[in-house]
Amino acid sequence: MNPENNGKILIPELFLAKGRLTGKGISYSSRTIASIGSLFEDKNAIEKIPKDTIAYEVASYFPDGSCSPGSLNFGITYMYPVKVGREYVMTKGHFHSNRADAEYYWGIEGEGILLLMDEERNCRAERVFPGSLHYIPGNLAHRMVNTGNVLFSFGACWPSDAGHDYESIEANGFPIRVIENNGIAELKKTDDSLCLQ
Ligand code: PAN
Ligand code: ZN
Repeated sequence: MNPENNGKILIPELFLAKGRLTGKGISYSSRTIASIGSLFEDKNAIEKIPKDTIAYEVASYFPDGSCSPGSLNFGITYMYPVKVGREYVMTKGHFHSNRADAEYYWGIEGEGILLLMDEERNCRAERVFPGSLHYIPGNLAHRMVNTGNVLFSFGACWPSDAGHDYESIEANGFPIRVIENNGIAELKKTDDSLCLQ
């Protein structure tokens, strides 16, 4: 017990009420559809979407603002129900720079699909919904897709020193796209890579 607290019971400084991360020291970031336009197949459809349309926002807590080994970062991502042509909005997606570093994702509201890919481009997809929990092993790239008509939010917890490697997947992306077909989300394979077990 910290003697300065003199036995006092403290009020927490971070809150996760109704899936909204608030409190002391929360950082916010966002990506517009235009900034991730290269991810989508239909380039004409991107031109029709206003440049400042937000694809997703992330509220994050970085303990001590650091990337210290042993610390854990925490974030909630809020993905808007935007489609580019028939393709659902997706996160940029990344490997962790420290490939050994794993992560947890969990569904909070709305529905989505988590795409996981190894370095050989083997890929698998998992459904995400309120209460679903997803362990992402350290060596897998991860991307979320909002497949609903409403806000989709999910939580994430990852080692503070994991780092984000976006470059390794920038050239070829993931081998699976998530496309709307008569209101249903379908997977479209874009090359003959294998299903990740
Ligand atoms: C998440 C992601 C977040 C945004 O916190 O960073 O969902 O996705 P991109 O980073 O791919 O734009 C996470 O996986 N952290 O490691
Ligand atoms: Zn990550």
